[in-house]
Amino acid sequence: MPDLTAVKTALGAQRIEVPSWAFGNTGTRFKVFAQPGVPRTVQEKIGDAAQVHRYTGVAPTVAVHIPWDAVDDYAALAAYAKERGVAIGTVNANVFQDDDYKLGSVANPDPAVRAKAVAHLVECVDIMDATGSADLKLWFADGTNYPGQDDIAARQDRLAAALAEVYARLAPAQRMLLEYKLFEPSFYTTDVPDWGTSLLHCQALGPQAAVVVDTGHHAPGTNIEFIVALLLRAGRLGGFDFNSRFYADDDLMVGAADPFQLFRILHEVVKADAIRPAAGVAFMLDQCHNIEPKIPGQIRSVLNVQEATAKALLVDAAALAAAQQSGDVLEANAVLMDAYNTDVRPLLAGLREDMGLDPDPVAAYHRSGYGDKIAAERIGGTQAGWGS
Ligand code: LRH
Ligand code: MN
Repeated sequence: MPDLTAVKTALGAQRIEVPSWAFGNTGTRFKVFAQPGVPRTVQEKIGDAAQVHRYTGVAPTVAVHIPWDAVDDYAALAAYAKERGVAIGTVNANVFQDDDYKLGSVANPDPAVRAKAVAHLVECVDIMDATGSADLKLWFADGTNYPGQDDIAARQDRLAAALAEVYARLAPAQRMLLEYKLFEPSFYTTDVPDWGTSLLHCQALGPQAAVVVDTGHHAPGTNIEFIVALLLRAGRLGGFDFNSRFYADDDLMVGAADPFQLFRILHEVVKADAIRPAAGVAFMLDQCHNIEPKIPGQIRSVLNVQEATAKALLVDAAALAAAQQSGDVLEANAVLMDAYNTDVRPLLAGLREDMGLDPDPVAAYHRSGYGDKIAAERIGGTQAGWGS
């Protein structure tokens, strides 16, 4: 059986990054339901993100999205975050909301549009220099809607050229994380639709490029942990955008739709000894709390990742290997299910007490009255959202 002290140490060292945009209003093409107390500024988003770290102890960084979180002084923004016990994390570029990008950004047939997109991506690296962020995360909505609309290979050439230009701008300690997505908003081809396409571009660029696995970006039935195992084996798993889905890119709370899948994914990460931050796998949440309160939703999401990680750390690796070696199919499956069926909540509650935190972060947050305070204070102004 795994050593519980080692398991708690690993859980205490895990770091989960929250996305600034989870605190803004989000929805679907049908409706965005505004909520009381939603931030109007990036500073208020950071204040809300700091609440997640305050009660979980494992979420000390906030991913930003440019221009949703654009400010005049990024060094000052980093200082603002520091004063609240967090730091600016991954910088997400946005080349999917400008009218010029209708036919694509870096893969657009028009070289002027491509140049505009590359300029934005490079600007995001400048921002990383100011905030001290290590990772530039790139997701491209680029693609086509009809066969014949554009040349698939030519778009890959344009994409590769743009990525190489941005890659050359990275400082030695900085990384480019390339996220893939099967479809939406493009509905015939997407220029980075799957892990293989992202990996090919990353390998062509160099060692500072790695793949991001957004758990909502696959075709139904995709074995995501297989992809994770492959990327870990290739040393190119840069990180996760955690969320969950029943159908498409639903961006629901991680682990809500399929906690067993999340466990299987983290089992592969644990086996590769890649839970520890030094392994270079960024654990990020990428979610939208369309109808539920956003800060408790983020806290719950961090707990869901912790619980799945704890179960994965409790897998009896020796017993599993023995059963696998001897071809004892049922025993091998049973060893894994024993860990998955273990109630790890007492273990995590104990860890929080060891960290000087309340064993029940969601309840502690509600008792703080922070939610009521911001609902009362944040009157007027324009609530944050995706602005699309
Ligand atoms: C695209 C995506 C990407 C982000 C956006 C907020 O669907 O997953 O990671 O830029 O959501
Ligand atoms: Mn994502």
